[in-house]
Amino acid sequence: MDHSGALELFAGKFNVQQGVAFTFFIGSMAMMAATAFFWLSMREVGERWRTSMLVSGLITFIAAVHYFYMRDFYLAHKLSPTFFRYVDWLLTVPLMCVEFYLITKKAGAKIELLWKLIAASVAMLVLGYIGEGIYRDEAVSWVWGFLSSLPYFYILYLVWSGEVAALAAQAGPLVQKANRVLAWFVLVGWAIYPIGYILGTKGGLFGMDLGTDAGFMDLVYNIGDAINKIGFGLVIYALARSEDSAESSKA
Ligand SMILES: *C/C=C(C)/C=C/C=C(C)/C=C/C1=C(C)CCCC1(C)C
Repeated sequence: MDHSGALELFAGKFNVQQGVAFTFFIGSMAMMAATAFFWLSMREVGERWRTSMLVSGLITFIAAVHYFYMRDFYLAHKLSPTFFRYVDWLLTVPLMCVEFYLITKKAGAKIELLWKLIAASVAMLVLGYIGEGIYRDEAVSWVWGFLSSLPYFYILYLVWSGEVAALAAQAGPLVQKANRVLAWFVLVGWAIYPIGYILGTKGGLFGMDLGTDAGFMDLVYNIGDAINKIGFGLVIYALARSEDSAESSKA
């Protein structure tokens, strides 16, 4: 049996589960390729961007490893790998918060700001895990989803008009622009996740029941991860390159 699901997919014997398994496979490859790119590019960017690029690669590296495990789990048990999924997110989402901190540090971002972002992201994920991992098939799971959205809105506020946005503006036009793009990722890219959550919640989609392990939830999460994790890193890379070339044209 082909463990990536590719054979069935291309032989036309498509079923949702094989398709979803294949997106785990593609996901792990894409995350590995992105990791190589971010880490190898560390040599190309100015000194002050090295840590940001290191973190970008850590995010995709951690995801790549989890995707290998998640694909195996999903194929072996025909169940959503909820636990691995949230362990991955608990590591990678706070690292995305570190990216916001690193780009605004030049303008004086304090470590307290980083803790606020991390605390909000951990609260969002823990509340989501309770709804998805513990009360998945119960009517209360939407309540946990709602509670999880509150810290998500707080992060949105910080990056769009709160402290992060203010510091990014002080850090200069290039950082401000990059922060704006990252803020769009948080607004649109991160909003993909609640959609996955709703698809995986019993009766979540206006009372419709797609079946909690039908795979739609994982398909949506996998798309979200590829967009957000690789996208964040590319924004940081573009920022580093544009600052470097702005500086060298000044010199
Ligand atoms: C790389 C992984 C990322 C960027 C994961 C982000 C996850 C979220 C923004 C999840 C948000 C959720 C809600 C806002 C409500 C429902 C429960 C969650 C956890 C899916």
